[in-house]
Amino acid sequence: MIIVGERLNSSRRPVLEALNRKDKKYLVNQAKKQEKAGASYIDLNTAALMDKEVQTLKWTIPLLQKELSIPLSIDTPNPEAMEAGLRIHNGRALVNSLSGETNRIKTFLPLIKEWRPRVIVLCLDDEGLPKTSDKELSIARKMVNLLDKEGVNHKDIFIDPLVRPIGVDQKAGELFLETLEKIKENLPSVNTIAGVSNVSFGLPRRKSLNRAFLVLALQKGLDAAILDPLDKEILAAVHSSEALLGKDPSLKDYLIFIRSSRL
Ligand code: THG
Repeated sequence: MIIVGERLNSSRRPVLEALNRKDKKYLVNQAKKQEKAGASYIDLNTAALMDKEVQTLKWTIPLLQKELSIPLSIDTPNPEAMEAGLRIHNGRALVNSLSGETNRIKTFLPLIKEWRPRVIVLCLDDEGLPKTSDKELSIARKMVNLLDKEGVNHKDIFIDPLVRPIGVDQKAGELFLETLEKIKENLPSVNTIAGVSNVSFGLPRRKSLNRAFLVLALQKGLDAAILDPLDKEILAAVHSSEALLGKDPSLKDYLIFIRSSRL
């Protein structure tokens, strides 16, 4: 499974403060620790910086890339910030994210055509958050067709069926798993991704919920997850699940993880 490290998110207080006071040491350390723990991308969310997003990305991306050997996931709804980020990023970034919203397509598609990044697509459109898995699937289909027409390789598309907190809607986990199953069945050539920690917002012992949720999603074939790779237990759950699902021939990854993780 592809892991996107979630820790550099400006909705987290320590990260927002570090971005504001340009604390290089904190930011680089958080990124490097996530890479070392097994992340394939580092998510960099700057949405909370408002009018300072462009300048923050221009400063942070080169700072992090100098120290990392993995690319960044640029997590912003702001097209000016996304453009500045893609422009300064070395190699192919992950765009987080495109969606079926008219305005998002209008502003992000030209950037995708110019910079050829990998792309996360949220399953929502102008009607807002879909209430059914069929509606989410139809948005996913439409967006895959659109990106396909623009020459984007299916392997570079990550469909995100939106993880909503079960504290708000107790059917949210079930809806996500049903949507994931339908996307895997109907669009098998693209990747799927999910923001695992969203599921537990507002509840006690969040990590227990996150881990159980990830295992259920892996069983349905989830390809990538945005999560905290510094949570050793969630990584143990990833490696254990892959071993149990026959995705780890000779159990090499499992055994290497257990030996090196000191759990
Ligand atoms: N899809 C896509 N991108 C996303 C999300 C998604 N980006 C943002 C978010 N959702 C995923 N990232 C986070 C980052 C931090 C947290 C949740 C989601 C979070 N952190 C807690 C904190 O800092 O206090 C601790 C986490 C925990 O206890 O598990 O809540 O869905 N494409």
